[in-house]
Amino acid sequence: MMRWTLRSLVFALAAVVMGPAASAQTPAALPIGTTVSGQASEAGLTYTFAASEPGVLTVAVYSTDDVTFTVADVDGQARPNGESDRDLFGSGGNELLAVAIPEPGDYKVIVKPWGSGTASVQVAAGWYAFAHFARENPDPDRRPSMAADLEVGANREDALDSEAGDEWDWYVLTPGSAGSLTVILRQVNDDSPDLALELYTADDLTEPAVRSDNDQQGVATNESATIDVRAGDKIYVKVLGALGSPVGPYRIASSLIE
Ligand SMILES: [Ca+2]
Ligand SMILES: [Ca+2]
Ligand SMILES: [Ca+2]
Repeated sequence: MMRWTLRSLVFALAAVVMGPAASAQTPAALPIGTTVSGQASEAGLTYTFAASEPGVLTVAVYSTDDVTFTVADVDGQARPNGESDRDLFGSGGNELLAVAIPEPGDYKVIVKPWGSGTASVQVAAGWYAFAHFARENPDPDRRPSMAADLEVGANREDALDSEAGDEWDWYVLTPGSAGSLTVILRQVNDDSPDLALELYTADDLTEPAVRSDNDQQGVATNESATIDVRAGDKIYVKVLGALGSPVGPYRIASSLIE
């Protein structure tokens, strides 16, 4: 039998008061056809949207502070042309995008202050189905959650073919010991495209921890990026075109200096 002491009553009341605050951590649904207020921090104010069919998603954001936003897939990866920092009407707080959603699925809109701090924002969105923009995406490694395992020290050849929907490749490496992990890209032949290389940690798949587009040795494909790791960390690697529309082969390798 439960006895209501003052102490247990205080805890019970605290649970009631804190309950809604704790559930406020869950991202809200994107406001379709209406405007809502929110507070965006550096971690990002996230809204979710479930597309049941292909279509077009428009999002408008207003703030008195400079803000940006991203229309992303369920892993937080920006859709092509899905990043807004347009500063409409000469004000850093006015942002607007219309983004093609080619396949059904769960999407996110992530609003952030430009730089640091927080920003009070107003957010509105619109949606219409548009079957003509439907695209099957056959790319098996198009998202971090679909990343191909790459063994540390292994060396393999792969390719991008943006014309066939293969815009980028995701890999995941899990170093067995702590150290400094270096991932490199190298040209295979004259058909190898200009690439960029991004490394992400598992806790932020939106912003790369390290990015390389340095065209090492004067070769546009050749890139190198290094990150400090602990044993068992998952490091996500994105290989993408430096200029968009990449087509052609490349080689990827990695090494761990303990
Ligand atoms: Ca802005
Ligand atoms: Ca791919
Ligand atoms: Ca490059």
